[in-house]
Amino acid sequence: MTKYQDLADSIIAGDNVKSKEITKKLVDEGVSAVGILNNGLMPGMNVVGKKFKAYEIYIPEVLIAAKAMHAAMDVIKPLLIESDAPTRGTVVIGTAQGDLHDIGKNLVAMMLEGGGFTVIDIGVDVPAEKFVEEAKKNNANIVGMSALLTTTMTGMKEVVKMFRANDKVKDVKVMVGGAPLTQEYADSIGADGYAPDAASAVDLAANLLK
Ligand code: B1M
Repeated sequence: MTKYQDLADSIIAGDNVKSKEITKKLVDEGVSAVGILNNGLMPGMNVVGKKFKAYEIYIPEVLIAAKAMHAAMDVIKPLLIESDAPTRGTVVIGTAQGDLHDIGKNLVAMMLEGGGFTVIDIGVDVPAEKFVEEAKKNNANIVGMSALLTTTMTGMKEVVKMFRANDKVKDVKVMVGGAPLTQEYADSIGADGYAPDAASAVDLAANLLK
């Protein structure tokens, strides 16, 4: 469908004015936030990833594409987070230490909020101690970690260990996600759960607290 293609193209071109404008138009036409995400924004970002991998574009272009993605996400955020339900629990979420990728983590945070959770987003490049500290401070039921690099996902093991070794947070459930992760990897580091995408992250969080 061309309207989605136009949106994907605006992400690939890194045109944050256009990505915002097209997203607004789609919302006005009644297209759902998840539809916009799955059919326009994500396919656009996937092309960016492929071009980056093939050395057809470089970091500056990827950053500009990320800015266009964030501009569009700002438009759909209110739709993703609207929820009247009382809180289902508190999730502290952040990106692993050394990792600056935040688009996926932000989406997961928005969908969790929309799914009725209270979400405390502690940002990117989060050291292990900070995950523990923030979980304690906010009385979290779940801590969520995102990693996009094979080099940073390995640090998640340390975080899980720190949670298990501390009586005050040892019962906090740890969930992980991000493109290079798998269920097997999550199991191998002792995480309580893994979700491949933002929608399944909401189901996972609900199941972890049953
Ligand atoms: Co980077 N980058 N990047 N990058 N970047 C990747 C990840 C890469 C796969 C590109 C490639 O080579 N094809 C590659 C990693 C290779 C590897 O580790 N094997 C890579 C690299 C190498 C790098 C640098 C090292 C490049 C360099 O400097 N030479 C560098 C590292 C910087 C750092 O972090 N220290 C770097 C930098 C950057 C930018 C800053 C330019 C930018 C990030 C901007 C930002 O996030 N604000 C960037 C981007 C944008 C990408 C790609 C193109 C897109 C990532 C993205 O946002 N995807 C990416 C290629 C790709 O993935 N196709 C790439 C869209 C997003 C919605 O998906 O994050 O997967 P994703 O999230 C999904 C799921 O994974 C899941 O739900 C989300 C929604 O469905 N999910 C969770 C995510 N977190 C979850 C947590 C959960 C549950 C589910 O529970 C808690």
